[in-house]
Amino acid sequence: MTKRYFADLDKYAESDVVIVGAGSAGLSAAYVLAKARPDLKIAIIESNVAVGGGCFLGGQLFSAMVLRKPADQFIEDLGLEYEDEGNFIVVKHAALFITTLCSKVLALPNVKLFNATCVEDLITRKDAAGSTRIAGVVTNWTLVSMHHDDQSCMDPNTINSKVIISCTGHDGPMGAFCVKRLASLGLLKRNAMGALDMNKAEDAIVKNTREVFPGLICAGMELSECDSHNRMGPTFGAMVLSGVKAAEEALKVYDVRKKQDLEDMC
Ligand code: AHZ
Repeated sequence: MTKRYFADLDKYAESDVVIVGAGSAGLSAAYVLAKARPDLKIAIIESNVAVGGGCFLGGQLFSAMVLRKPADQFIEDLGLEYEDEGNFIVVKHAALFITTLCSKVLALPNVKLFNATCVEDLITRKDAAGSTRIAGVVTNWTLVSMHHDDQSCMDPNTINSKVIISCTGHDGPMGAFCVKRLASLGLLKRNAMGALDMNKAEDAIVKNTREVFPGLICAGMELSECDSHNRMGPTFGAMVLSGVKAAEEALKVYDVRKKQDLEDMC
């Protein structure tokens, strides 16, 4: 166990893409990205022991999962059955969705999940033109991160990456991490999540999934803490489709960055 774990830490210390947060948006992004580009090394950092984020329960304490169309195509691709409810579909259990998605992601050879590990800072770097970009993440075991207030000098670990996709959910004890950190550095203006309006939020989150700061793409409900999008409520279509769009954006950013890094080296 230790040999494999530390070999993975070493291998993924230089990653192509880091995905922060293994909820519905983060795992959807990982699935699309890792399948499309088997040549990329993708690290997923999840602060919890278990993956899934707010997805496991479906909504409130009810176990089924509602997704607005056109997320039905993604569900079909996963091979899951669903009930058609007009503009929405219902998967029998949210837990079935997230465990199926997770098992497909983790079976891909170019993905490594570091769970019980949280991102506690970002790495910034200046390129040859003097512009700042996010160039990686600073990590620690979550239990260590939780004790920075009562223990001293617990140094973290680092992962360099060409692109980071942040999917840490809306604000909470751990949520919206990268947006909040960029705001505290004065690199991004934070606008808190708006009140609940499901249909508005579904469209806005998918449409605005983007690179919010050079090197950092924001997806899922974390984006609402950056753009002030409305709260979603328990419907997950936009989380899946925001993840898909984040993967597509990441590929564009990755190719540009790779070219830029090569030019900077010359
Ligand atoms: O544990 C968190 C969760 O699994 C993880 N996470 C948060 N901060 C982290 C950090 N380092 C590593 N600093 C971290 N991991 O990120 C995951 C976020 O998953 P989520 O389900 O909360 O977010 P999502 O955007 O994938 O899905 C949001 C689901 C919601 S909330 C909501 C509402 O409140 O209205 N509606 C929907 C659909």
